[in-house]
Amino acid sequence: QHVVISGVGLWTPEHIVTNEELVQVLNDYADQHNAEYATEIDAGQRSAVARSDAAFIEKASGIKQRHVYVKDGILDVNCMRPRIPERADEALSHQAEMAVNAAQRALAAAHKQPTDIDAVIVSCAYTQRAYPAIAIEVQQALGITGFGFDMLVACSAATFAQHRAYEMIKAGTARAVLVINPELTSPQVNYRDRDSHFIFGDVATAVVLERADTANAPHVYEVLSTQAKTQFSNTIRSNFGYLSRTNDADPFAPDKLFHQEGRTVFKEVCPMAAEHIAQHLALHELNATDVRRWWLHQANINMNLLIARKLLGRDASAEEAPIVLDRYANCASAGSIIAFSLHHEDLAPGDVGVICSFGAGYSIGSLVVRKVNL
Ligand code: CO8
Repeated sequence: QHVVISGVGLWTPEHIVTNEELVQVLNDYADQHNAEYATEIDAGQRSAVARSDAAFIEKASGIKQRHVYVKDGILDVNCMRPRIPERADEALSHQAEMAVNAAQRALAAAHKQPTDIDAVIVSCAYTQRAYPAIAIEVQQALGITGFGFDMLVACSAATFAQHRAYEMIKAGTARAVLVINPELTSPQVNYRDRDSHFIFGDVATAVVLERADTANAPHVYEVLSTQAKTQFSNTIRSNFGYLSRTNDADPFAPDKLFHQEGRTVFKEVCPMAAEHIAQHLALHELNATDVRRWWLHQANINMNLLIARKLLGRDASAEEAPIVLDRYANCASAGSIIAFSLHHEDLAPGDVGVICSFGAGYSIGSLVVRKVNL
């Protein structure tokens, strides 16, 4: 049974935060903090808060702005986090709403009805609660029978969930699977830390995977195979979790938010990702030069340039390896799917592409796909 990706959906939150806006609030905070604690800072008893710089951010990362689900609060120096109100249990939850928005677009692109779908996987870097699963809430909101579950694999949540969908369809467990990535990252960003305050954005993506013989959409990609690799690393970490309450942990403490050793991540992940992709392509007797499009994880433009250079022996053009970071920033696992969503329709039947995520865990997940001639 051949398995295809037959539709992709992208939901972009309307609010935009520019680098300049983020730098302004961080610098206001730094000035305020450093003036208040000047004596202690001068005595070496406390560290000064470092100021940020918009030109550094764009050069170091390729990011110019990010979309956020809620902008209110982020740019308030007395808050510096999105103010996201609690909703009643009866109301659609925030992440389910994001997921439904992307899912509806993916279903329309795949020319599918909710009744055609047998399983829903919601997979992302964080879910807003442990249970009931966001996927089951989405399933109900869309009127899908069958089953749903949530998965967390940080940056590789989207690709790893697509892998599970591929296997379920191969095994006959489901005819078609909706894989959704409601990446609500902004609540976990430390907007007071210049090393990481600029990195993330919010978005939701979704794809429909189904049996090749039921696909009837205009842009269909056969999944030739999937490959995954994980290797434990503490260089990208968040310690916030349900145990935080049991040890009275401060939810504002830097280690309870996203933090990383960006330089080390860069150095360790780039070679791993390039090697992984080369090995995956070799399973199909393909070379990097046979690949028409690279839909790579979007964490840092320099990372993607380096990985493409390692694979191709030259720079990849923007057409070969599209970058969406400038507009979206790092949207955790959704990055490669945003790139796929915005840059897949122009491929010709027979063209080969690679979807690949890499990041926290470490985790790497890839799919080699080929456009189908329907
Ligand atoms: N403004 C001014 N200066 C700065 C700033 C700033 N904003 N930030 C850092 N600097 C300074 C540093 O302090 C340093 O100064 P010094 O030399 O005096 O120590 C200098 O600039 C250089 O800093 P770096 O070496 O850190 O700069 P880099 O060129 O390495 O760029 C990056 C930093 C952009 C973070 C880069 O290292 C990077 O992108 N690395 C890869 C990171 C990566 O891929 N991470 C994976 C992210 S995880 C993920 O994708 C999903 C996780 C789950 C989701 C979480 C949601 C919240």
